[in-house]
Amino acid sequence: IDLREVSQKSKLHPKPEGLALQYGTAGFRTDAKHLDHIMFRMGLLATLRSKKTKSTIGVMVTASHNPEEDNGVKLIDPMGEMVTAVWEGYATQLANTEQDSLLKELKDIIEKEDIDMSEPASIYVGKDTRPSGASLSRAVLDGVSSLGGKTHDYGLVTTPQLHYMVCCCNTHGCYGSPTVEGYYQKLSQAFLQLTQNASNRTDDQKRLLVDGANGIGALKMREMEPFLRSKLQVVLSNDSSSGKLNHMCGADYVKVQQKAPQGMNMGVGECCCSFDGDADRIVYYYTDSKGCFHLLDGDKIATLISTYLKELLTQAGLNLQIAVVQTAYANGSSTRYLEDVMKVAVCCTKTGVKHLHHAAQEYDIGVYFEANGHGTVSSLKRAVKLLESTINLINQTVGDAISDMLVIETVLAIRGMSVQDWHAIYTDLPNRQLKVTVSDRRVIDTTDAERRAVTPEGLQDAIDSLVKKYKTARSFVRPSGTEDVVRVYAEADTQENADRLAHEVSLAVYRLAEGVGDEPKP
Ligand code: G16
Repeated sequence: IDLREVSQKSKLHPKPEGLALQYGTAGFRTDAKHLDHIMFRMGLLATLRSKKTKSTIGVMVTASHNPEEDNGVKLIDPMGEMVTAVWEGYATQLANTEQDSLLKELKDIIEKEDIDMSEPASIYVGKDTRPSGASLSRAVLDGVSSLGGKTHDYGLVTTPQLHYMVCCCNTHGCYGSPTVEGYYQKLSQAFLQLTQNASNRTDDQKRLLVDGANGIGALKMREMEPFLRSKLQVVLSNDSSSGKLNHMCGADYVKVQQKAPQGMNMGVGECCCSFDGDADRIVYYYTDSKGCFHLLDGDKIATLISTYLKELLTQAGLNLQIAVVQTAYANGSSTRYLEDVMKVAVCCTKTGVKHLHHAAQEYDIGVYFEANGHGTVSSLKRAVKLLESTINLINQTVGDAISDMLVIETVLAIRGMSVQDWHAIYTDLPNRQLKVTVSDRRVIDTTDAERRAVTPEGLQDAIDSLVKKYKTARSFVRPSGTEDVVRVYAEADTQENADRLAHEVSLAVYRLAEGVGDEPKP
């Protein structure tokens, strides 16, 4: 195998000695300054993956919900899915190997996977709007070309758009045409067809306030607007013309802070939604006449969509199995509602849509959403005509804010529901999420879909006895896979109790897992 060009070009993308990074929840993610060598190497790995699968592979340069200074990379497998666990392992190895053993590491992977290096390789590349994206995506292209792979650089696209392109290419157009225009056309046509029979919506009901998180989602929403022919009137804020990416806005901010983003002019009762930095998450919300803020998160979205699909199945007389996949963050009320009232199967997986996606594929129809608004519907295995347009509206490869938004608007229109009707389906248990910084977050190991901590010793016992003090309470901790923090989640009968429990659990983490800096304050 001739790796001379890799050897030469890798010198232009040297690895800082000693730096070690893990392929986390959704790829590598850290301060953009540390990522040049990672991008080059992920270009190499994507090329190997492409040769191995004889398919096009995607490389998306994004750090999604993280601050603007961070960046990262997500690898996309042939059917638009996340790369497999084994290849995540190769990614970590390749990322962390020192400069002088890079070729050896590459050869190891080639040998282990028995890759025919004479196969052609094709890589689709995209990036979000972070300033560091331009040079980092050039590093990816460099990696691909040094192994003789071909690239198509889509430039600025949302993460789900790149997943869509990869799937279109590998299904030879069956999934759609692999262009941004093809994406808009596929989704908008399905939306227009489905909503044409919906009960007459007033102009007010067609209005949707969209917070673009000052990111790529805002740019792409603006491009898509004409395709929707005023059937949805999008009022865009945080449109990336002035504000900072994800700063005081975006889906993660709204979900975690449980408040409206800055820069959005919300009227009483108006339907609003927020995307995240690469538009693969969405949450909805409104404020009532008393100024109270109401959030409709991923759990509410899963309930809305699965109720609608279940009705369609009943109408069509189809006996298909439908299930909802959640994570530990799912609000207890949503799980109870889905199981007891809706009578759908619910299963729980670890955080990260890659885990939910695979669990969802076990069912005829799998609706999966993380509470943070990341999700979609997958495995529409035995799709029938009645469901056809709904299917076209859904980006089945990955969570997609724009496609999810259109599905939600469709279901609300068809069922004649307002955002308030939707919100009233069940009442969320008050909850709180906090972050604790510790000296090494890997000391926390979890089990049972991250709902219980195995280490450090005594932590789970401490959590259990704290939870016992409150009614309908639940709490868990887990190391983040995208930020250098331990995440704490708590829910209880009142907001005061949820806040108190979250604080007490944070203190337990701080004390038992070597907290850094000041003790968490209430
Ligand atoms: C990524 C993943 C999500 C996950 C989130 C937070 O989102 O795609 O599935 O929920 O990270 O992960 P963690 O709690 O491990 O930091 P995104 O939108 O940032 O790519």
